[in-house]
Amino acid sequence: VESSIPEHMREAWKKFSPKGFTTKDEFESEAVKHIETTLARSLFNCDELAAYSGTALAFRDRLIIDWNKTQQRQSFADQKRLYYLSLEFLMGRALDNAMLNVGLKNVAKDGLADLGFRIEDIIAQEHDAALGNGGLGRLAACFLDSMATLNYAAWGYGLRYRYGIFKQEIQDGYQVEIPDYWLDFNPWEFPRHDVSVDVQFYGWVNKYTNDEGKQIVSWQDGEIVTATAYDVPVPGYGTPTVNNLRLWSSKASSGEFDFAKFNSGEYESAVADEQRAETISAVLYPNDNLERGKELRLKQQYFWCAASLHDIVRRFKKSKRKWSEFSDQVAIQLNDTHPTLAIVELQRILVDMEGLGWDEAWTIVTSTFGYTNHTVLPEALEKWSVPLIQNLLPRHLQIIYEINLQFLQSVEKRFPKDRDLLGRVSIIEESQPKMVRMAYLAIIGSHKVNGVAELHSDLIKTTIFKDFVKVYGPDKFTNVTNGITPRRWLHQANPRLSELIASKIGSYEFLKDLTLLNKLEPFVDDKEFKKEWAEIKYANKVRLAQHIQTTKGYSVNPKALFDIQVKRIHEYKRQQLNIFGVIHRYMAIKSMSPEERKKLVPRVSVFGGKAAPGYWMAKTIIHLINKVGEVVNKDPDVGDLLKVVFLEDYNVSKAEIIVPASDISEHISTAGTEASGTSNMKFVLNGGMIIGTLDGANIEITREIGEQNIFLFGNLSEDVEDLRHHHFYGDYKVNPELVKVFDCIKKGTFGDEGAFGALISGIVEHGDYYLVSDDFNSYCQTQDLIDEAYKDQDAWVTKSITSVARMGFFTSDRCINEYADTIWNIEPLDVAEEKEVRART
Ligand code: GPU
Repeated sequence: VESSIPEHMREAWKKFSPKGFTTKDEFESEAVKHIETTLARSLFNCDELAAYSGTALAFRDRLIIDWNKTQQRQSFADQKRLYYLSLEFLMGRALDNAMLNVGLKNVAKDGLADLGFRIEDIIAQEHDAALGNGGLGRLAACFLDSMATLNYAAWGYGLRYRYGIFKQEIQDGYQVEIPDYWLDFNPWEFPRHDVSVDVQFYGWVNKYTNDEGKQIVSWQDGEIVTATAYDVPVPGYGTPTVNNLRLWSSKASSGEFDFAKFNSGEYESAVADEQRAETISAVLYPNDNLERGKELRLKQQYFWCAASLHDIVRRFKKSKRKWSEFSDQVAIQLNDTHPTLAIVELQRILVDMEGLGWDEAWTIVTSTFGYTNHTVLPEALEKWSVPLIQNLLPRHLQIIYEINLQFLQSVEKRFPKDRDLLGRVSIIEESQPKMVRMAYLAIIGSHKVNGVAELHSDLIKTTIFKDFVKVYGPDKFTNVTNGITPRRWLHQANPRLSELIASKIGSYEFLKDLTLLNKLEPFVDDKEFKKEWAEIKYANKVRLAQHIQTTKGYSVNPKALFDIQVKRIHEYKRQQLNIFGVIHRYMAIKSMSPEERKKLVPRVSVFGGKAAPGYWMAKTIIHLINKVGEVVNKDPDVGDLLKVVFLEDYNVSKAEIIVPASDISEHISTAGTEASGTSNMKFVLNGGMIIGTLDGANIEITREIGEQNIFLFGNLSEDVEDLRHHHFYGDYKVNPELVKVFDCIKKGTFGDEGAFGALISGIVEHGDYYLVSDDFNSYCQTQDLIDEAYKDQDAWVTKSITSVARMGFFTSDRCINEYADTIWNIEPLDVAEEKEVRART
């Protein structure tokens, strides 16, 4: 390509193409230029927001240079690429991350100081990119970070929601949702108006035989919506690789926006058409681990899958390769079942549009896709009603039926006597109305299916997908235990700890090879080191205490034990168990003599997390936590011994303050319900201890860090079924200590007792599905053990250091390498040459 451009032109481009700043002065010059020209501000009206914007634009310019080169390099290398399809990318803030990744945070810090600003204040101006609900979306963000850092040619594909996850306020103890309009100023995205795809909905299918006797299928007369690409650069750490996250935005197609209507005075209906199209990418669905079957959600899914697939196919076709080479060039990973329609869409493209035979196409499809399952909770498994799909995507429904027919025929051949099996594995559930089981379609259309922690991957094989193990054999199913990026969750969130670790093990290499943390173990008895370690934890607690002071208006004692549970509010995650434990503690304090109280370890119980707006029980839990806080925090008998804090609007940037400040964090889901959990990894990596059940990744964390370094409690996953059965059919009694807690609530101690009735009756009368009562004793006893252990600060710090030293396994780098080797079959790009060029200039 390059040789087609005349020499003198190439020279001119080379001479003037920007190199990017490296020194403080260059940074200042770039930032001031942006503030004065791009933003049209001056020294006299440059507030912190303008300073943020100028800084962000300066760093953005730097990223773009590497980003363009990366994309050229990847196109030129012509290797296989990975496409990560996710409806959620919970990226958080980008500036701090960009500064650290290009290694110029100190340069920016000094430059901003020259201009009269503190870098922390500037970083805090940025609005979180909150295009996700919780763990699933944040995992996708950690994966992008690792894929760039490890130099994989990998793209993310998602939706550009105008509204991310809502902002949470607490009013009178209740959650109130505020819309999160975040696109006012977003320097991190690039509209690509030249990259668009027309996506079709509704219409009907026309099948006919053409003049050459060939069967033609055409899907016609539908409604067209245009997908426009917005690209977000994803920088790797300490590497020239900057990958691409492509987010699609919907608008009425220019053909569709009806000028005739417009001109003939039907202004309103023309505008309504346009708005209907824009609605598709307007808002993120705020549900976590729940699917509600809304038509707009299905539209979002197809819109995003179709746009992404056409983009991928277009790129492949430029290479002029044979279709049979498609899966040598393309791997697509499905983040849960939300993108399952991509399977159907690729089959449609190959058969209807490219004219391949069914079997040839299906071989390509199934060797391209991998599917990751993130839950076994039945209410989260996606099902779409057949009539809904029939209306919205008539051709896709036909293809789904054909896939199902062929699959069932192959099953029948292999298991001729098992009629029930056919019904059980059918993609179509024979209910009223019939439903399409998306997970089954995802399994059938993929070559690998994985769970996200060992226990979870075992559970999907023995429960929800058991029949598919019978059909395909066990090798189609595998495990890739989740991980987190140590760049954001250690280096960025806890710079002092990162620096201390680097000083001990000799470099920051551990940020790229987290197993190097094991070099810390020899220092567990180093007095000076332990002192610094403890001081850093304390400083992080002081910082959180300040955050509590400014946001809540009261003070907490940073010397107290900080006990933290932050995550989406969900019954299976059992924040109710935690708050009942807090009430139990409160009652105990109230009944003690002043002497007894003196022996107690003061504790601050911190909660944070959003409830889905329609999840009434989760909102009740939030309400109870806030009401308990109101009473406990002003009770003079209690004082510093117990504080209960509900932090509003938990999100990624707040997590970066909260996670480094914990002594204990809670990962207390009913065994078998939390697929993995990833905040458990974040907390331990920051030197916190865990109280947890034998669930999700807690089990593997225990194996790595040692049983003596974690506080486990509660029933095992294998006993859950029997316990639930017993609740309904046995002589079941609620734990008496828990009954006392309920009595305390019912007395009105925390205000209107009626408000919490359902929470109590769910346990007392309706079978206690999440086994709160069964685990209550064990939970409270373990909390007492924690108090005892905390009194021996020296031993506590030893546990803390030992745990961090053994956390190497839980980096998302390890995780991405496993996906690359065992599922995607891709290799990193060699960037040594690029690094050398850069070092020379
Ligand atoms: N997860 Br399904 C979500 O955050 N949202 C969902 O809708 C579904 C799963 C989480 C799991 O609950 C959590 O255990 C896991 O660590 C995370 O996905 C990433 O795999």
